[in-house]
Amino acid sequence: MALHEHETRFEGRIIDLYDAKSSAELQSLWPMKRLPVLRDEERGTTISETSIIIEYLDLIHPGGLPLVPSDPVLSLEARLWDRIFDLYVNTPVQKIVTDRLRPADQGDPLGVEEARQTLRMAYDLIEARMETRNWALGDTFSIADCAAAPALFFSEIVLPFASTHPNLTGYFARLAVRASFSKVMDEARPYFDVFPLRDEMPSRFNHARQL
Ligand SMILES: N[C@@H](CCC(=O)N[C@@H](CS)C(=O)NCC(=O)O)C(=O)O
Repeated sequence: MALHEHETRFEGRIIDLYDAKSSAELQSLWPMKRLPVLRDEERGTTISETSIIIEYLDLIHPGGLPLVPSDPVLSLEARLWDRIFDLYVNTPVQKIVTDRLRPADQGDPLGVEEARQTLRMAYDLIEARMETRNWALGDTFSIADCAAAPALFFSEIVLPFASTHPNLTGYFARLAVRASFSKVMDEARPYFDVFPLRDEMPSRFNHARQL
């Protein structure tokens, strides 16, 4: 989303973690073998961790509006909400989803219930926050909204919020029609079938949105 927001020219590379060569290539760039990784051939640098990639784009390849506000205090608020969406929405979602990939007798029901509790707390926090705001910071789209969009896309599937959290639901509806999110969804759609909860994915995401 950040690349699209900045209209940065980039070449997307698909990494298949089930393919040894592809996986080794990723590991050579980032030993933690996590996606995404940004390789900047102009500068010969490799940047890992999504939040750091976004900060890097703002600094080195700025295009549109900065995703991290220049005001230092507001930038802390942006980073805090980026952390909230990553740590308290995305991380529990990953716990719930990866539990589905485990052999049936090696599941972690307690860990999954703890993850669901964390998600519920996060939903309440976001619900209160979004009562008076369009985006996580207010009127300006930021790094926090880039963290929110994919996290909420998956969290809506594992723990639906539409009937319990109207402000959160409205926020996600605004994110879902953001052009940068639509582009990312178009890029992701061919791989929807590898998602273990594919059948529970809302059908409205099955087709490209008319921009
Ligand atoms: N903290 C990392 C998390 C990255 C992450 O968990 N990526 C997932 C895909 S969304 C991944 O690489 N999963 C593969 C694996 O865990 O083996 C970030 O924000 O970039």
